[in-house]
Amino acid sequence: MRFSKDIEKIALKIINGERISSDDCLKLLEHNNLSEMFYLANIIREKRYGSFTTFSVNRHINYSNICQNKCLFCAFRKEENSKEARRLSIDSILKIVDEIRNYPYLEIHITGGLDPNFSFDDALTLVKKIKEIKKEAIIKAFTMVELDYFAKTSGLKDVEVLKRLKEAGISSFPGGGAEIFSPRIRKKICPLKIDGKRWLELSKKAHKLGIPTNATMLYGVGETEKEIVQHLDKLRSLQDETSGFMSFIPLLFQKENTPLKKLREVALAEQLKLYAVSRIFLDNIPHIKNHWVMSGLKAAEIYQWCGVDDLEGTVFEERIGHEGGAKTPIGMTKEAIEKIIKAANRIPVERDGLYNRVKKIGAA
Ligand code: V47
Repeated sequence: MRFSKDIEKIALKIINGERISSDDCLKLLEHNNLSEMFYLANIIREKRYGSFTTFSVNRHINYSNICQNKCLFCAFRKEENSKEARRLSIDSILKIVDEIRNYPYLEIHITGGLDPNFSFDDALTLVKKIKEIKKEAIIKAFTMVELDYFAKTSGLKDVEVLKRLKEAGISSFPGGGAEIFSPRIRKKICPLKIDGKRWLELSKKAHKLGIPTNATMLYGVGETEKEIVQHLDKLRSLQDETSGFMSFIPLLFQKENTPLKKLREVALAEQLKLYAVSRIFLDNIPHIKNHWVMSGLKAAEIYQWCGVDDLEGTVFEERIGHEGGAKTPIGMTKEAIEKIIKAANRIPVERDGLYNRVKKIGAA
């Protein structure tokens, strides 16, 4: 393939397996020839995973939508005294887990708001009791934002919070709450939330204790391309130190029912480019995951040719994106996810919550 003059050198680096710089990354984000970008991202994707796209059977559970962080992008959060405030009791969460206990490789994804009536002890009890119901369930629970809140409200040191959750049975931490690290944007969209530095600090502490995590980036919230590169660069630098991130998940902002409704739509072409460039730049993060809830099901097909090797799982039931107006289903069957993967001429492979393939099917 002949590349445009302005990215020729960068393309050569990528083809030769060399790392690209932040400046290169910015150039790619500013470059308009999508087919070149997809081609380059796909080389990396196929070198690692061939034609396989993984997914997990998972269940998202939001224990509470009551949150003290009044993030402007979040349509999910409610005030304690609102009619729509919803805090699940530990027993009702256990009932949900009990209903799905027979599924063999199950990932349970638990997050909630910063709810003063959900304590760190509640979190530990919940995790322990889920493990009593289903010992082999992989529990991915509590974002860095919730972990910070647990540390503050319990008075325990970060490491103690992380260790206790690990002992209780947590396998990993989800990637939410990172938003976009840019202080300029955070000031506008989530002024009360922990800053990017703290999010990274807690991720690092989790990794050092051997707990893998994911990383997200919320986009479509007024960020510049430079701010995207800065976000990716911070993730890549931490990953160089710890190797603790399993996947990177871009999250397209769903703006309904939020005061940020007037922000411009992100064109599909820009979304696809972002995934491709993330795959290229984040050479040390194994997986690029598409959260189909936010991006849409049709786009989920194309992403698999723009660097994505992993689709978010069956999810049922999703609430965060849907409160923001997402038009996708609130959950999908395993067969429906496999259909999306096959529609893209990729091969579906079920994985567990730690990226182990459920059936051995030979090397990718
Ligand atoms: O933390 C909130 C973001 C996150 C909106 O780790 C929004 O495997 C878009 O982190 N529009 C929750 N995004 C989702 C998340 C996630 C999803 C799937 C898999 C994993 C994983 C993590 O969604 C929140 C916040 O960053 N968010 N509101 C919105 N209106």
